[in-house]
Amino acid sequence: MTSDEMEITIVTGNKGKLREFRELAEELSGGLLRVKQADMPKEEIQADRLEEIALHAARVISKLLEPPFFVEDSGLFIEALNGFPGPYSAYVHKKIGNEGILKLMSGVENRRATFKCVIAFISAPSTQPKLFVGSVSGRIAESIRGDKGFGYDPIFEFSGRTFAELDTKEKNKVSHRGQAFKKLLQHLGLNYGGEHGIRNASSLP
Ligand code: ITT
Repeated sequence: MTSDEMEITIVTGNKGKLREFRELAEELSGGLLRVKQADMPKEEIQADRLEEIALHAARVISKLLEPPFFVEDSGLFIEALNGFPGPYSAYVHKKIGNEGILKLMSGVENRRATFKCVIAFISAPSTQPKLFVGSVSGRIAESIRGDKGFGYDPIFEFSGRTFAELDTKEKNKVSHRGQAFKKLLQHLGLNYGGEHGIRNASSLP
């Protein structure tokens, strides 16, 4: 590894998340950030806020894993359902799936929804986690569309297409995860490449 290179461990069992993080790391850091996966159980407390869940999980894991690493907690917040499934997104997806959400939303006019992602990053032993947050607003589609992505992607519509109709690169440009991860890379001084990297910052509006 050169002095510019860095390795980071992502604690997740979710293959979809991992694929997106790997592509983001490659694109934004120009290959300088290498991503390792630790698929270990994340202690998830019941809480209203993703921030609390991610902070707690990171603190527990810091006793078991060498930094730098991060955990990520994410969820889908549907306005007409008062933010449900929110922090319970993983459980709800397992239990009722996208069909179940569409049933709950049947006949509901307000279809606004937000995906949110919270990264809790620990840089060194005995340090507190630092949070990086991203969100994206869209709407719940009327039906399941697309075969890419994972989780709620086939029912989350952004600019006329569901996230499952976008390839990973397109989704990463606008997604909650893409935004949170860009903030982490900026913090690490590694956000060089890609369309939204520092090298191309002059082309941003
Ligand atoms: P880890 O805890 O192991 O990282 P998980 O799948 O349990 O994986 P979460 O506890 O953060 O992850 O739950 C988030 C759920 O929200 C996840 O199961 C997905 O169903 C959904 N979700 C989060 N981000 C998503 C995205 O970008 N696209 C589709 N669904 C997403």
